[in-house]
Amino acid sequence: MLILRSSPASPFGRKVKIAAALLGLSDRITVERADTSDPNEPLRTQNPLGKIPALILENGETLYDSRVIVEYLDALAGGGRLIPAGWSRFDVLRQQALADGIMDAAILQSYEARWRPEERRDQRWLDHQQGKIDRALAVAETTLPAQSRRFHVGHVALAAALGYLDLRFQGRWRQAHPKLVRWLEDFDKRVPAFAATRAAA
Ligand SMILES: N[C@@H](CCC(=O)N[C@@H](CS)C(=O)NCC(=O)O)C(=O)O
Repeated sequence: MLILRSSPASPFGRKVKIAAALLGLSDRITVERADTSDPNEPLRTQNPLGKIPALILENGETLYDSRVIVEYLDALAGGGRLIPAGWSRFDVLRQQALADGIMDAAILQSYEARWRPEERRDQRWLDHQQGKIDRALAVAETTLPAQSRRFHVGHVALAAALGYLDLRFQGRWRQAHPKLVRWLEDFDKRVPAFAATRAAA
């Protein structure tokens, strides 16, 4: 059995869980909750960066981060399923990088509130992160078709990113991005793992 160290609200963990489901690998993975703020968490030995997701393999080795884990799962499922070979690979990986970047920026915004007392929060820093999110969403809004024919890792990462914006930022992104809203509705309908991995607010 593979062990996935993650937490229900982690968007990167959700990306891995959805990818595993699309690859038909969910029942080979046990999810073990990790608390990234606990200094005694074994996660800090499993992944020195102390970040989730981390995947413990059957030989005891650990893989991180989510990009490496999805690549591993894709190979385990035969390869070329969520990450194509050939030139389209780079476009797909760029789409993943864009969505991962939305998650990184949104997580930094959440951590500003979680880790800093109110009087030390830095609005300029929050706005800097928001700029990344806004520009990345604008690119996704203009480049994504209303429906994707076959889902790849870029789509999975985008769904996880939008899901995290819904969870932590009251879905404010929805107002200015009608195409992305429709795209996510279609993803939700066609990928049951999206609803199955939604964290409670
Ligand atoms: N690039 C990493 C990002 C992972 C990440 O930022 N994980 C967050 C939770 S979703 C985390 O573990 N944060 C704890 C910390 O930074 O200490 C990936 O793709 O897995």
